[in-house]
Amino acid sequence: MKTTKAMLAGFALGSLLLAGAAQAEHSFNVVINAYDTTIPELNVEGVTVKNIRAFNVLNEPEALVVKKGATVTIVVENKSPISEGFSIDAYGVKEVLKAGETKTISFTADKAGAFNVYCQLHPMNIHLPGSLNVVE
Ligand SMILES: [Cu+2]
Repeated sequence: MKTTKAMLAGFALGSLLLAGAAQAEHSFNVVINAYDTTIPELNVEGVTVKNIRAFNVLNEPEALVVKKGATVTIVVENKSPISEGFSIDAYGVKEVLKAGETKTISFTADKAGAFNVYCQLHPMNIHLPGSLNVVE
C-alpha cells in the first residue's frame, strides 16, 4: 500500500515536471506603427511635386524568438491610421486589424525555422518586415 502511494505521488510529480517543460509560453506585444512622412513640396530635376505622402509601417519588435513546442501568444496592436494585416503563413495566421484595433493570436510553435511576419494588405516596400524565429 505504502509503495503504491509513493509511486503514484512520484508519477504525479514526474507528470507535472514534464508538463511544465513542454508548456513553455512566450508572450509578445507587437505594435504596428505608422509614421506619416508628409513632405509639402519637393523639387526633383526641375519638376515640383506637391503633397507627397508616404506611410512607413513598422512592426515592433521586428524579431520574435521562441522555443519549438512553445505556446505563443502575440498581442497585436494597430496604431496605424489605416487597416493593417498580420500574417505568418507557416502557422496559418492571417489577420486584418482595423485602425486602433488590438487582437490576440495564439498558436503552438511546432515547426522550427525562420518565418516572415508581414502585412498581406500592402506592398512590402512600405513595411519593415518582421520575423518569427522558432529554435530547437
Ligand atoms: Cu500594411
